[in-house]
Amino acid sequence: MTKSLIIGACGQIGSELTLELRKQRGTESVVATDIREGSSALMNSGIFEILDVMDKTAVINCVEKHEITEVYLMAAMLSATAEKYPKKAWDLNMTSLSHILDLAHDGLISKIFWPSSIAVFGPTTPKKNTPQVTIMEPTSVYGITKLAGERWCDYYYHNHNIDVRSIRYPGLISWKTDPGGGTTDYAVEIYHKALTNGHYNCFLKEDTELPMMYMNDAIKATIAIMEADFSDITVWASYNLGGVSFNPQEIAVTIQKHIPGFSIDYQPDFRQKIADSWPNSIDDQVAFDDWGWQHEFDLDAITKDMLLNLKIKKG
Ligand code: AKB
Repeated sequence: MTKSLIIGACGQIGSELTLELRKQRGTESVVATDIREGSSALMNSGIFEILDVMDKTAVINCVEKHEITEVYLMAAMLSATAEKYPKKAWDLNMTSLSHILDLAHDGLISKIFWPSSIAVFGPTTPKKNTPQVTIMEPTSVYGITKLAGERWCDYYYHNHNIDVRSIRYPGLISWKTDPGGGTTDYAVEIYHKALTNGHYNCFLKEDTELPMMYMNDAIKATIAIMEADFSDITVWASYNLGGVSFNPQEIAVTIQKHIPGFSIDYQPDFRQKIADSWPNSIDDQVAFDDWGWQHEFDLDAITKDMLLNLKIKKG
């Protein structure tokens, strides 16, 4: 039986992934862990343990105690925070991956999911429809950790036959759990502020186009790649994943269809430089060819669903 360990289960992706895997595979088959407690919905939905991924012995003990067969390593420091704490970001993002790859190498687990990001690309990468294989010269600390991580995943597959699967997530939009410390977080904050203040001060310029994805699609992709036949996987670094591409002005226009008085100002800060180094859109044909990936939510559908659910959540 597959028994999954989610590390970073209280984060933006981890929380929804935990709940969806429990729904699909049964509560007992998913052990949720994080360095801190999360929402009551998550904590009450099955086994939850406090676990620091930097403590390798604790991770091994947890894996052995629960007879874990696969690990989803969702703990990471994102782009904006990583620029403030470069050494810490390198340490957390690389050491955590190294611990989990070692577990597989030592035969304790048989499969790993590790998230990469569009941050692996840089200013010299083609910006439009960025191909799967292209120039990768990231200039953000976070991007450097993700590119190094991809090379480690590829290395462990080719040299030790480790089944480690990965996706380059675009910016993720969700209403259940807030993101934290990312450059694409504006695309979540804007919905909250639209509902509470009718106004948003955006930290990116109006025409900053970035690849984005609704969380429903991101969770679907994560489960799909992990369930794909081993023989269908041809990329052992990380798969490009496209979603929708838009800029802050375009998202504001879709919000105004639902909240006509909504207004937006632009006050770019240090995150603008990070965003400017990333692609505008992503070519994910290889993920489609290998494991049938296709996104569902476009910008209008995202805005409708976000506003509806946030309204209910905020009461
Ligand atoms: C971030 O903005 O840092 C993340 C990402 C694109 O990986 N959302």
